Amino acid sequence: MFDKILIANRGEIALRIIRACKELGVRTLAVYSEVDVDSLHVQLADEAICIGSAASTESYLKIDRIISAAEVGDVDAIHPGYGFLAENAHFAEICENCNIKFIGPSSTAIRSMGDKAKAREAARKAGVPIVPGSEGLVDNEQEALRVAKKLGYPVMIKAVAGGGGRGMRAAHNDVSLVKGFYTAKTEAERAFNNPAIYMEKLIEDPHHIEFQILGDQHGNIVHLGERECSVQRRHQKITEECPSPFITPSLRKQMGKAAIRLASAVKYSNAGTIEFLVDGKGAFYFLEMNTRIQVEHPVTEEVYNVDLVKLQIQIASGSKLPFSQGDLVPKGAAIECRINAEDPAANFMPSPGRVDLFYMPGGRGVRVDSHVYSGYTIPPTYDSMIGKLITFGHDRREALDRMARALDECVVKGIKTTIPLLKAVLRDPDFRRGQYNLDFLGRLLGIKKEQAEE
Ligand code: MV4
Repeated sequence: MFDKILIANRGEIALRIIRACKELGVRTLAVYSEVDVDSLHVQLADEAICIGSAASTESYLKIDRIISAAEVGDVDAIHPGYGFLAENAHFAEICENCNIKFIGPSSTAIRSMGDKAKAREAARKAGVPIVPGSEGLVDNEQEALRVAKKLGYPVMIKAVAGGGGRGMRAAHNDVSLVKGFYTAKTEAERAFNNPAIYMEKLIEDPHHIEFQILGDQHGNIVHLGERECSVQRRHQKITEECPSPFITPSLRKQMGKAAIRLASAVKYSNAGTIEFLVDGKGAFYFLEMNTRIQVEHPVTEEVYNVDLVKLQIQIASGSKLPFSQGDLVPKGAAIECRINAEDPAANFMPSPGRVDLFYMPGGRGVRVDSHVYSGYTIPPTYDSMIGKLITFGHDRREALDRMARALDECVVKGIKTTIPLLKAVLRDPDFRRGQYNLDFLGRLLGIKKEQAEE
């Protein structure tokens, strides 16, 4: 096992990683920006090094400063968490070259999944269903029109460097296709420095289902079922659950096998997530692979009774997976609500500032993953998630009843939060019955589909 790990992140995920390290007897080195000096991750780590000013480009994204901190701190490994450098193949490669273990997949695996057109091709070759679409890139307007004619409208125009909905446009006719082609290209050029585009048939009213996978460095790969992430706003997930109320045991088995086929094809190790769209008839299509631990990993942990972050560290240090597929049996149900410092009544405007009071629920089946405490000031600089509330029960109904009860106990004073919206989701009869898909939140908020997709 490692002696010391650097945590290249902040917020709740930095705490989550520190907690796993403590239980494994591994020392921790936190890095932080000037505005994060009072953060809990700085307090709870064994050591901490300031790596720059507030802007992430001057701190949490500055590769040379993080590597310097790793060298000064003499760490064996770096855990990148999610966001920031977590899916940066260049960073993973630098770690590999500096003999610092990157706690995640190889830089090669990150790179092959980072290009969404290449990932699609890898899935196709591995026999994993993909959305009908272009063969590779779409270079110009004429080709886009040709592909659209072949697929039939509506279609999706996507950036190969995209992901998470960025650089994506729907088109319903030739006019919106040409317009969308150029806006997607410009957006992708600006956001990712890569204007390359591909196209897919648009899948209507889909479910967003993702499979958790884990691979060790000895070629063993398992899946830990799915999460349903269909309650989203502008590609920001609001709630996630495990298992999905929509997925049957036989579909789980099929999709899990497909996920493992793709992971094996790219010799994947460590934790990863394979995203699918599933249509109303249960047909599933590979979308993209996330090569990191995800925000919503706790719902899988509760239902599969595993510690994914500890497993990430153990796998990176060379351990074999402690279980095989047959050992992994889901039990009960879990749901996660993301609590954001945003005002749902003012178009989700960020609401940073001093948190005068932060009281979180407890009791049986309740888990809170948060870095916030009473008196903490949320800086305006980073994302607005201030915590995750996770509940677990014998079945979905108990998990939801527990969540409704837990949300009622929350007290956050001094800032606005999304807690009122979460309560409304939990009260919604369609949500309670498991009758929801990606359009759900738009309907709940009374906004049109086109606006929701913006
Ligand atoms: C799609 C799609 C429908 N058809 N692709 C969004 C995030 C990225 N991972 C891919 N995403 C989607 N790709 C095809 N061919 C629907 C989504 C999608 C979505 C679209 C509109 C509004 C909300 C959405 C939420 C998740 C996924």
